[in-house]
Amino acid sequence: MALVEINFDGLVGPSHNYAGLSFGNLAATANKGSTAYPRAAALQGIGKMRHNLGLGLAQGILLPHPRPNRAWLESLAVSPETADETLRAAAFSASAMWAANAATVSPAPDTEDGRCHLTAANLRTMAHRSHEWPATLEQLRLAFADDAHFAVHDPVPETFGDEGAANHMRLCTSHDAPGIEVFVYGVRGGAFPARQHVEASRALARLNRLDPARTLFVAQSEAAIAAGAFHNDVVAVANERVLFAHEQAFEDKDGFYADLRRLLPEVEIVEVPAALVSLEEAVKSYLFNAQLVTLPEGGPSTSLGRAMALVLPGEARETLRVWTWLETMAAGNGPIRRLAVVDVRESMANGGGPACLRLRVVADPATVDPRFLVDEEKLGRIAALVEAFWPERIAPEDLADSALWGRIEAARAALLSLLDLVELA
Ligand code: SUG
Repeated sequence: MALVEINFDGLVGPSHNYAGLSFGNLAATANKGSTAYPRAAALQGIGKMRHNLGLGLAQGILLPHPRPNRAWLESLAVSPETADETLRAAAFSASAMWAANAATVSPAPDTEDGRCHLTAANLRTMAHRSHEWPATLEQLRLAFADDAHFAVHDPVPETFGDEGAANHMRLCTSHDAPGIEVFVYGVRGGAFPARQHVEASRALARLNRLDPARTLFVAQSEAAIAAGAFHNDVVAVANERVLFAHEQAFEDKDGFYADLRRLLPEVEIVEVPAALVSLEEAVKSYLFNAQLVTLPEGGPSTSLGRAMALVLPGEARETLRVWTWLETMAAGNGPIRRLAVVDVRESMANGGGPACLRLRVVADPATVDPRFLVDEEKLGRIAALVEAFWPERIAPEDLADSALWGRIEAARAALLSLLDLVELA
């Protein structure tokens, strides 16, 4: 069985808009009230998936959720017609696009029963995200229905906040080898909400049946959360033996690095010094919210193995000090040798970079429901459907227009039918 890393990208939904719903997420707050371009946003996301395919990587897709979420509004005894502006905006949110928050994934080599475990995230800290999990779970249960290879769990109870893989890193010598799983949590009480609670992280490690001796719980630094790193993946990313992180990402970085070196002597830590790139510049440019990927066989290599690429948002190239640092790093002897830039500007304006848009699952693609896997040809068909059905633009006040609701619902229905996934209707 060939275990590979598959990136499941959340397709940007037809209701994509800027409602400023995420306190502590500086981009989302700053762009509140702007006009959004759902069609362009979805095409940018598809462009990123195509880019991944071009690098020789396996690619999957997760679908937009039903919006407006009428069932959720009903549970609050309102409807799209009677909801106030805030509830209505929450019911229309396209935030399921950020698939890194869908679940925490522990691949088969790490788990006690040798299956890949996925626990859906409750996302309870933000109202507009708290109602995502039922539709996420429904998709995960379909995509990973093969229970000889996968176990899909309900979220941890909402007593404790869990934001999924955005606060989880896995380090290993290669994707198919046993890994060290790192859960990064926030300490509550700062100016912005700490969205990942340690109690949830510990429960995830138990649910996903990890070996406690190979599992680490690490506090995110207060400074990082205060600077707008509402998820760890805004200041750190890991892939195989490499950890790429900002110097101020973790509260006790020395303790964390020492544990990591003890558990995985091959680890390579690429740290960006605060003196060269401040936390503010990191949050603005999202250089850590890159997809750090291993280039396929036959590509460049280093003394320790195959070289890696960073798939970065355009904003990283536009931030001079960040780009200078990255170019110097890629020209050196480290493991990261290639910089690739993708345009995900519409998602970025809501605080979601290339890494937010994908959920990584290490698995044999043959064990995944093929309706959730994509190739060039299928992406071409999805792009044509987006062109035909996704609204060109949405301003926040448009959410009150019932004609728009109908368009959004029709767009998703057309997608489900294209992908033969009408059971998700
Ligand atoms: O949860 N933005 C998302 C961005 C999530 C990014 N994901 C990762 N870092 N993995 C959030 O804050 C903005 C929605 C709005 O304001 O309309 C939003 O939900």
